[in-house]
Amino acid sequence: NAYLEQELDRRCRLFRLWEAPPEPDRRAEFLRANASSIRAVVPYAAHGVDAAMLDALPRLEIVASYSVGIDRVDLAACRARGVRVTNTPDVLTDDVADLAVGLAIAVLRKIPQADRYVRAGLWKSKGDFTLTTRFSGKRVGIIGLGRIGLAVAKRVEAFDCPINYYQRTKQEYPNYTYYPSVIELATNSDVLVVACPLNEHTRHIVNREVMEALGPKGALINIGRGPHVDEAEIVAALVDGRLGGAGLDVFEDEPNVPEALLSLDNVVLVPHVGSGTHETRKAMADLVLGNLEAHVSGKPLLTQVV
Ligand code: 8YV
Repeated sequence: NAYLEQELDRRCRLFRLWEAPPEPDRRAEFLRANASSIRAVVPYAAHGVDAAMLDALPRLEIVASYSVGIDRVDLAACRARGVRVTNTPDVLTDDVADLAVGLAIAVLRKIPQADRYVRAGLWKSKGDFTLTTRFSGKRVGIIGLGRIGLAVAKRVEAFDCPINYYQRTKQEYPNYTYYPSVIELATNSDVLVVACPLNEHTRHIVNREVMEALGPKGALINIGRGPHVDEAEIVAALVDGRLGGAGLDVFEDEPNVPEALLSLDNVVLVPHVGSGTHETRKAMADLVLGNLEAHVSGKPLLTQVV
């Protein structure tokens, strides 16, 4: 993010800052060249900060993640070494929730496919596009009713969608129906949205059984992390028709996307763009910078995790 880079250079000269480059050889070179001077790292969602990196940076004081998800930051290792951790919650909630609804409508109404149909001249040569599926009024199941999950629920209420949810601990929401398992949630939903954090409990939380419970008319929307979904299983279920459709913003091995998905007519694929608007990325950058400046000046961090 150009704004983040520019502002980090301008406002945080005290810190030798760098992102954790994803390529192992480049990362190793960064560690060797800068180990004695790095006091802060600013990883993106795709980057990891593990115990080995922490050990290679003896002067590291803070990990200010440019993301709300910090599943690739070893929090226990940071805590054990007294390294502080911050992230960027709230400022991206609306964009990610907007994208979830946009993907659900795009999948059911086949908007990208209809666009390609017009561009290919098929409307003239073959006539009307196929009939699709209504979104309004469909039962929306949300895995994880945190900030983003609640924002999705608020949005789809405007489409008269009954809202169901699953999470590990039941909370009372007067108009939303709780299900004690993801299978039961999927069985009782038409659109299933993954909106929970990625951890040891939620890895592959959407497995073959959940996909088949959602069924041949169901649609899965993933705006969380790729590993929330068993990717091999979803490819097979979409190809076989055991799952009706999917809108995917995240994948298990980004930026690589399973080849079999690229030719399917019942999926909408976007490249991890949930928070990717000018407004949100500037707000995220300002939150990263605000945390770093608070750290340097001994003030309370703005969004502290560790
Ligand atoms: C990142 C994300 O914001 O915030 C997250 O957890 O998944 C992403 O939207 C983006 O990749 C920049 O790190």
